[in-house]
Amino acid sequence: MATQQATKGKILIVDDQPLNIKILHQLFHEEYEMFMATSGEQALQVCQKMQPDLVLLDIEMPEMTGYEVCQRLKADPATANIGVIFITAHFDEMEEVKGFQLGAVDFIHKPINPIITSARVKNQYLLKRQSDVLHSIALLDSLTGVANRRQFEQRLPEIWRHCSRNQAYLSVIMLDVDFFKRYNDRYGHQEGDQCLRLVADAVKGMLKRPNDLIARYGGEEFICILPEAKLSGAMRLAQAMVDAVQALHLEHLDSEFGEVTVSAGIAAIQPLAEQSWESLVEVADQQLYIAKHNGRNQVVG
Ligand code: GH3
Ligand code: MG
Ligand code: MG
Ligand code: MG
Ligand code: MG
Repeated sequence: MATQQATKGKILIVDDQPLNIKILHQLFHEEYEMFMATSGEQALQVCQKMQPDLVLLDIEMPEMTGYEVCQRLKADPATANIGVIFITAHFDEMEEVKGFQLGAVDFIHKPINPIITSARVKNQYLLKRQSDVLHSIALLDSLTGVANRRQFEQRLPEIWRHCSRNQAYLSVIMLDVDFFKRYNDRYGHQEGDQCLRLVADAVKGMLKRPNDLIARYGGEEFICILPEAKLSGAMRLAQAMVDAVQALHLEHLDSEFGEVTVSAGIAAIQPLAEQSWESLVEVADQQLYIAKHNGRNQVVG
């Protein structure tokens, strides 16, 4: 049952007319996991929370049109990959072009033809799955499953701009496994890899906000981006991460702590759009260096 659910595609139907929702629901509910929304605002919330593969999106709705919903989905990295299919009662070339320019993948006309609609949705679902696979290859670290360096370098400038617009703080935590060369030397590379997976999971488990990001920065180094976090909050979080890794109690007989530990360096800033983000990472790296110098298994910020 659980595995079946995990492999089922997810579709969100958005329409201000419950009858239209009902028709589409009947068409797809056996094959897909279904979600419904009757307004644009609700649709955006469901997309954030449920991460559907596809949205079947009505254009004409009071308050927020389907175009605006599409635009907002595409503007947010957390929802940009969701496939948007417009469903419309009118045929208007320019309107349709506008929809594609906003990032929609298809248009379906009401009254819908059930067979054609099913086939088009199925095609788009298969494309979405392929694109998810490519994304995970391009953006995730294959060893630990956290974001890779490439994703980190994509996201930090985006988050930087977001925080500078909102005059918010931005913190980064740089973590490095202590005495990891000795760990590999004693326990072997395979065990070393497994250790990195467990450390990544433990650190990731401490992140609670949806926009926080952890990435593998290098061999045994991880970096966390914490939008809207000040130094004090980032320090507390980093200490919780350091504690969580030690709480794994992974034996490391060649470490002075007897178990696997990490050190952390933190930097916080209220970013300005014209500043470069590289300096923030540099500061975190310098603080990490001090943490190492001061004896490791600790946080410096
Ligand atoms: P420090 O406490 O100062 O950080 O010392 P260290 O030994 O952890 O640091 P150093 O940079 O000397 O060594 C890092 C080691 O991490 C060397 C390398 O073999 C290991 N390493 C890097 N990437 C991987 C990986 O993907 N898998 C495994 N098993 N080991 C890795
Ligand atoms: Mg409508
Ligand atoms: Mg290192
Ligand atoms: Mg090193
Ligand atoms: Mg190290």
